[in-house]
Amino acid sequence: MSPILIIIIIFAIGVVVAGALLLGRPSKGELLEGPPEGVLPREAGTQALDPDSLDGPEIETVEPVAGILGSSVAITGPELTAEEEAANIAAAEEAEQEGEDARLAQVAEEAAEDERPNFLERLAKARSTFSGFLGSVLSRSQIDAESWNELEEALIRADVGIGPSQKLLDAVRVTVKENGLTTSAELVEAVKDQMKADLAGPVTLARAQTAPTIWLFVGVNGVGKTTTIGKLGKRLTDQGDRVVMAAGDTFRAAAAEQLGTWADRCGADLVRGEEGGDPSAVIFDAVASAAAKGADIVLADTAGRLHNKTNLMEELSKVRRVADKGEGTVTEVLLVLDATTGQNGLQQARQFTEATEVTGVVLTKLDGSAKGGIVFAIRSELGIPVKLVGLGETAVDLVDFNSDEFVDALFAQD
Ligand SMILES: Nc1nc2c(ncn2[C@@H]2O[C@H](COP(=O)(O)OP(=O)(O)OP(=O)(O)O)[C@@H](O)[C@H]2O)c(=O)[nH]1
Ligand SMILES: [Mg+2]
Repeated sequence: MSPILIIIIIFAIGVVVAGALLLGRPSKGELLEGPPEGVLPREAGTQALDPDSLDGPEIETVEPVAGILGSSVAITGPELTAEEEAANIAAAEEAEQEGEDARLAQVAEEAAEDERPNFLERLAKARSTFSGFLGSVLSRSQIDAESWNELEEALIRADVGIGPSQKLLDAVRVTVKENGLTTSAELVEAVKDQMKADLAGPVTLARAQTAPTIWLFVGVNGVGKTTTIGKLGKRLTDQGDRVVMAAGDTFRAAAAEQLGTWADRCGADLVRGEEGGDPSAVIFDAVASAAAKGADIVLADTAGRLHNKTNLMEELSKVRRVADKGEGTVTEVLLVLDATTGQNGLQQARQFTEATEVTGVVLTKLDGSAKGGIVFAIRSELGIPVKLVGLGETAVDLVDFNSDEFVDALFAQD
């Protein structure tokens, strides 16, 4: 055999062996088979064990956990008496309140480093809804049909509402025509001016001729009633008013605790009643106590839900009537609305207005809302002025509503 032939044969054998090895290897992404279950890697220097000589792992049957694996599985324990159960609930609520207090203390600490909030800084979310559309409107130098469409879409997206948006743009059309406006920049200025004019109005909270003045806070649960009372109480006591807080939310004990924390923080007095008690009675007592002490203002909290089957709206109109019966006068019924709920807030406003003659709106959580336009919808549809705005969770995060600042902030381009 010639040496060349021998080299060719060796090379061919090499290729065949390499190919076989490659085929046996798992390709990328292929799952490698792990060791058989229960077999642990052997420690260096130890003898391999015969798998047949090993006992199988002890399997303990664990009952499924309720709520994770199925609602039919119940975790049973000793039966609790009603008192024990109430004590457990109270302890849990107290712990929850302590957690919430600690969280708020931290938020307050962080906020203390900031300046007092303003619309421009806190309306970032609402502004972002507008800015894209505005950029597009402004990118065309002249006003055309598309400019109007885009403006309308921007307003509706920001929850101004269809009716109010059309009303607003109709008024702007008149201005554009009368003043011969032609550029997009002029159009946007005209929209801003119209909005400012429509939203303008006094935001001062009315006081009674003879003390005590009563301001009642109403709204569905979780909107920020108690927090608003806390913030406002701080503002009032800082300016020298004597404040009594009335824990008219008797739905849960923690509600009075929460108000009590705010009262302590700002040096206000707290009047509270029994959990599940009559809210009207608590507020009546608070007014009597304020009158006896010569306090200036009663800030009355109410529940967003009730223990009994009574209709919330009926209950609130009773609260209002009873509050007025004593020595004080109700001069403001402030409907607290969560700005993040958008048009739903308008629906709530309608219901509450029917029950209690709402005198103003406190719009909370505007800091986290992309729906700043709801301010406009409320004013335009219900004629109720937004008087206060919540821009965060701490005592300084409550500002008087200022239509010029609000509209400028909403339209500001970053
Ligand atoms: N970001 C932000 N959070 C707020 C604002 N106002 C209130 N909150 C938060 O909203 C949550 C609910 O506030 P509460 O004051 O307890 O609401 P409430 O209306 O009294 O609720 P109920 O007592 O259950 O009816 C709390 O965590 C507050 O800190 C605000 O303006 N901005
Ligand atoms: Mg509350």
